[in-house]
Amino acid sequence: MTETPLVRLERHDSIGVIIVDNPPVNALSPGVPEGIIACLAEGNADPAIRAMVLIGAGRAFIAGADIRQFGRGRVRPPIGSRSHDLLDRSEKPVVAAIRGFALGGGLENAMGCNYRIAVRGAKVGLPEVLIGILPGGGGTQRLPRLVGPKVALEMIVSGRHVPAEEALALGIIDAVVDDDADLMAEAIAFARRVANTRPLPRISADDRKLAEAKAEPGMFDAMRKSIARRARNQKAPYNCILAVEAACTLPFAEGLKRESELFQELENAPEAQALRYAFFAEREVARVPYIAKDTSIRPVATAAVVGAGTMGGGIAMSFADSGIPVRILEASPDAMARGMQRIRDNYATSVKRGSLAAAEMEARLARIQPVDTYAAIADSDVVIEAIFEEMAPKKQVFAQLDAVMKPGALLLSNTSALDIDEIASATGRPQDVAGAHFFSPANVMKLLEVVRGAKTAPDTIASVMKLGRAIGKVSVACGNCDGFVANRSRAPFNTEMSILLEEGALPEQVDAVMVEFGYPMGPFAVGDLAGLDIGHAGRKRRAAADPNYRKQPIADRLFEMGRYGQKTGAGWYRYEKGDRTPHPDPVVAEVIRGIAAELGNAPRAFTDDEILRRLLFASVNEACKILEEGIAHRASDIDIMWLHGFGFPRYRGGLMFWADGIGPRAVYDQIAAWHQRYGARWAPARLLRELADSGTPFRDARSGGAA
Ligand code: 3H9
Repeated sequence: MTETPLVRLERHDSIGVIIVDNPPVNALSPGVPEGIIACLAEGNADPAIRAMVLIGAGRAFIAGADIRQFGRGRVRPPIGSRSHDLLDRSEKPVVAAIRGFALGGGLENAMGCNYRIAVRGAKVGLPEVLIGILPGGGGTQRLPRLVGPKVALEMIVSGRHVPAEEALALGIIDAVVDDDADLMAEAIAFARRVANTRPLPRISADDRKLAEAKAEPGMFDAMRKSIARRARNQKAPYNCILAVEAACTLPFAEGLKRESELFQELENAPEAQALRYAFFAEREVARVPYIAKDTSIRPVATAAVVGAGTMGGGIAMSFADSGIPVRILEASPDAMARGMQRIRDNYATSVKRGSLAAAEMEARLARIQPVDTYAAIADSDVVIEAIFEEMAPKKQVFAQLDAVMKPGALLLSNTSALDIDEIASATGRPQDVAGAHFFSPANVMKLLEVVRGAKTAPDTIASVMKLGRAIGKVSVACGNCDGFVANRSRAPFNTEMSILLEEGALPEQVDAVMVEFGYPMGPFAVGDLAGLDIGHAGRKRRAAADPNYRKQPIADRLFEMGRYGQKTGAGWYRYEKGDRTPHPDPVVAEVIRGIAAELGNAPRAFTDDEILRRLLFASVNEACKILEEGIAHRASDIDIMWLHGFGFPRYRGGLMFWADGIGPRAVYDQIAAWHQRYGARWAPARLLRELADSGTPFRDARSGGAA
């Protein structure tokens, strides 16, 4: 059997077509750039060929460099001999024909060509920053010459994918083709039309657009300033800016050298390693070990949500936003009116901010239909129960659903902690019942925790995973236990937050450490946003269910003082009227001092490192227990939950990847020491000890062990 070459040259009369064929997305794996170079040389040497087309087989042009090769000591060809360098120097015109994606090295090769055409709906972009690097194949030098430094800066620093229609308007591509089936023929026709054009347009030789930077030299500093908050602790976005700046100040060849130096500073840095890990973990998460590839998926064309509260409304919006009509069932007309108003207000805020067109808001609202009987949702393909967190009423809802829903409908609960098996026991079809745990605000947060009960059918889980992706979520499958994976792994963090204060630390001190670590907001400031009354109600519920539930005396005291957070102008912080800026409050410091004294805790100082490790190690230990019990499938699934459910900084990879930076041995030793000092809550997980003893990284931990 002869192997299909990664790149081949086909002849269509006088046009040579270079076809990249490296499924699934034509990444530039070893052999691909070499193949392009060889075919280009062949085309240039063949007198029968007058012009060439560069195209990808399958569903993409080229999705970029092969990310799996980064950080593996790959050999980088010298500047001047890379595929885009040689495309740029081709004697005969080359037309890039783009379908699907031209990303990173894909767009860089396309910009090495003389012309670019793309199918409507295709995406182009330089998303390298999202994996902690910069476009290292001439992208930072060619894009500013093609579209001007300002647009190039925005594209390269954000890494966003630009749709073909916008790319045409920006001048990145020269023409749009309506139908993918016509791309090859259109590209060949284009190549024929330009076959005799000389001199050939070459982006590298055209500096006209760079004048923009001379007219507006402040644009680079302005960009640095605008990203200061979100790019905290990161280097890649700043190196991207430096590289575009270099394009505007250095000759092209020198700019390429500078780009290469700036690239090298990033490739193996912890930031890039973490972001690459997150990229692959996000794809791995879709593979649920017990689900066979050919499992049939139940189609979802219509949805229903039971309960028009904050969560129910947010879930309904997620469906409506993705074009799926959804009915909200709410028995109380008042609650329904409030729920629909909340949805309208949420959309109106987006319209006001400019992130949603008014007509689109109307289209989305039209997909949300309020109803007040179970009969009205009976034919929905999926129903998500989103009422308050109490077992008895939830079971009543499921008994009703069992009575009316059509056979095969997915019956899901948005519970954040309750037993899925008990909920399913209210129905005669537990195989169709699963947890679908959204995170608040449900229309914004990306995480969907998909919980399998003892009797849930694999195809139910597969269908919910797929449904989650269809509504823009990152679905993570897990098993059934109190709090499931996300909240259970987070709970010890919350307990430590409380205990740190009881030992005399201040909320502003803890928050400052976590913000410096990379969270967008400190956990106490988040508490003020969510409401201390909500936290109090949750604790009350849990205390009633669990006699060992640990009290949070400081939070309870603040609640009793009527400090509910931002909404009352005071919580963990105080707030000025109409302003959300948290101000440290001496009243809170006084409460903390009082309770610390009541508990017999003498005042002491805390280092930032102690605060950080107390919070995160507590969760790492719990995550190990969750893995050991087989509730989570792999450590990277937990990381994905922390990235998309809790705002953990992506450039740190996730909870377990971060812990690997410290090492299982050091984490174990610290936890064992705290176990001695603080007692049972720090008892090290068996798996943690095993990882420490065997030197296995956390990230390799799998369900049931360290496999
Ligand atoms: C770069 O180009 C650097 C340059 O400047 C040159 C420097 C010298 N490499 O996401 P999907 C795999 S950096 C390796 O599920 P979709 C992916 O893991 C690169 N593998 O499909 C998955 O594998 P599996 C710049 C890759 O349709 C499969 O392909 N480019 C790569 O939802 C399908 O992927 C980027 O950052 C890759 N580059 O989305 C683009 N890309 O089936 C990264 C994909 O085993 N890629 N795979 O799980 C993406 O953003 C999305 O994959 C894409 C398709 C939008 C293309």
